[in-house]
Amino acid sequence: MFNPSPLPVASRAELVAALEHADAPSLALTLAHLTGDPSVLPALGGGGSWLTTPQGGIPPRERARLRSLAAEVLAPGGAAERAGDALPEPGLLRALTRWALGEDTTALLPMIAEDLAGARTDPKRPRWRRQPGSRLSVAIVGAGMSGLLAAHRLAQAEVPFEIYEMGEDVGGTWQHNDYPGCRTDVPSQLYHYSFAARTDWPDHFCEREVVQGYFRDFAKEFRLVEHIRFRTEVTEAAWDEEEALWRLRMRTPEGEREARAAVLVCATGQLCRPSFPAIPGRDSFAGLSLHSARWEPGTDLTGRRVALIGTGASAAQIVPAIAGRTARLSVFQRTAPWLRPTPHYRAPVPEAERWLLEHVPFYREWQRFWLFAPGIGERGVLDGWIVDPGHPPTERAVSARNEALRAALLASMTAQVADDPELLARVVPDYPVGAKRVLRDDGSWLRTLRRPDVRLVTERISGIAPDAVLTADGERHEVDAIVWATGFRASEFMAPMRITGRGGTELSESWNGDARAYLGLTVPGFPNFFLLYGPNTNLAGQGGSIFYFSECGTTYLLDALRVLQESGARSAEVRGGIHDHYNAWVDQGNALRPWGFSGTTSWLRNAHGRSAQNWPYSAAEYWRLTRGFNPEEYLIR
Ligand code: N01
Repeated sequence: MFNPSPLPVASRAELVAALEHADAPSLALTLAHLTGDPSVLPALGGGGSWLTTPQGGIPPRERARLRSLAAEVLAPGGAAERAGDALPEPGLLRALTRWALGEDTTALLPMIAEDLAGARTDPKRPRWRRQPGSRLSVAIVGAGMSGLLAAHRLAQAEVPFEIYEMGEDVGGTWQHNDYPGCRTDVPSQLYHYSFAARTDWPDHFCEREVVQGYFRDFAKEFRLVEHIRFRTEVTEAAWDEEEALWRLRMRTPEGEREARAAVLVCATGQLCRPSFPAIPGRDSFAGLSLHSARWEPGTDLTGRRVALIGTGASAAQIVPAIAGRTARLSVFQRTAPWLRPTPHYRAPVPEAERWLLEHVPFYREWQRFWLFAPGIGERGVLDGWIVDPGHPPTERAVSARNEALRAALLASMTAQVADDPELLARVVPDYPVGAKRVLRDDGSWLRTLRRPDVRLVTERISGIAPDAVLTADGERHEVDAIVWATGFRASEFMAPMRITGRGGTELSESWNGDARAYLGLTVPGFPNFFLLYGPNTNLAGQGGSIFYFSECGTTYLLDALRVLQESGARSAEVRGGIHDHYNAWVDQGNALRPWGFSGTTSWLRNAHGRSAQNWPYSAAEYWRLTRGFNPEEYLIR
């Protein structure tokens, strides 16, 4: 099902027709690879702005040249046939990746080569196996993206494991986020496990059902389902020092259960529990009340007067999907979102492009790489996010590059509502680009806000009455239903689970609302305990995918288990100094990013004002830090 091998090119006519739909940078990289000649790469345009330049800014004339060359290279007897199945040799790989990233990639080559080879050889798989008599066993909490991945890697290493999942299905956040219009905002060509690619994504950014189906297929294909205990909520986990294992208590429909395992992996992520704002009178509302992350399937809003609270990523998907069905829709905005032009956001992948993905050797890999490229190094997304004290940073922009991004996004928004300056003034954010998640925009957000049956309310909400949302200007907005698109309790990692480590220390008490971990993975005082998608492992921009970070974390986890087994020790616990030093460095980075610098509200900062969510550096940096477990950083007992 995953990673189908490229099929032989069928006919020249088919090829020429399909090439019309090729993504120019991905095709250029493919051709340079297959011919071994980096000189076929055209100049990139658009000043390198990853955010706003489609097709890498390659002009139409150059695109036509690439298509003609492709027809030759991919013809029977052409260079593609001679290229074989190998990745480019290091010199060529350096030239290709340097072109895409705009920086020297010498130090990044192992990471890039590993990802490029992912779908063919899965180089990240564990190379060791559990030995007979080993005491290794693992309890995983959560059957979402990270939990399934950890389970698969453990199965490869023949380490016994069980997954405890409070829901009825796999997919984590995708299981619960079943609201109208739900789809990824990371391209599907990137939003998957590197070793389990698909060529047949129906859309560039797939709908929730497709993503959920991917996780179901994955769990089935790799026989993980039989290890999952559904409807099982872990309520407590306590480290038993004498036995050197974790004791778990859980709630199931059949009653309380207990389990034990040498290692505990919490893969509950950051976007698990819905957040409801503390608005006076919230519980008094007598109509239908729905949260985006706990949508009731089959809910019909047709003909109802609806208030939707929030203007984040979830709202941006729900609002266009329900407007027109509702009798009236009032959208309550506290802070406006920045919008990133993505004209193909809701578009299907044309049949012809799918044909290329299936038939052209390495096109799929290079497309994934091209989509990932802005997040890999220092010159992509990060370049626009770094606060430049010399600029000097303000709530408008934090650097000249960030100011340029602002100008580009502002121009795109202005073009959409140029004839309505009053609306424009209300939808343009008053904080730097990057301080909150930048939303994908195919025009539908602002178009929907302009509908006669939709109203954007920017007055502060002062309360909720049984039949209305009340605003500070004294207006009653009478409604039949409220949709809370108000996000997640992202700072409360793993809540309300009670996790007790060495000496009876309780994790959420010791964190006190300010979660920290070494590499987002391990915590002092909590031996044999690993988090996946833990503190400071969230991605800042749209230049990568959280799948990548989970893969890095899982590689580290498996390597830690290998070291434990080989050393004959019973536990590993990160040293406090290592943890503290690392977190100081992460905080330093986050303080110099828009989400750390800006005073705007967002889930990217906790109640202490610290960003416990985002990773402030490059994906390559996280890869470097997590590619191997260093026992010297741990108390190994
Ligand atoms: O939640 P959010 P989300 N009065 O926290 C507003 C991922 N995701 O569910 O900005 C009025 O971003 C709040 O206002 P403000 C993605 O990582 C991915 O939309 O704090 N408004 C904000 O507008 C995303 O970043 C996909 O001033 C109030 C909104 O509620 C993350 O999930 C799709 C308020 C909450 O926005 C969270 O996104 C969806 C109040 N009292 C989500 N309190 C994909 O496509 C809060 N708000 C993969």
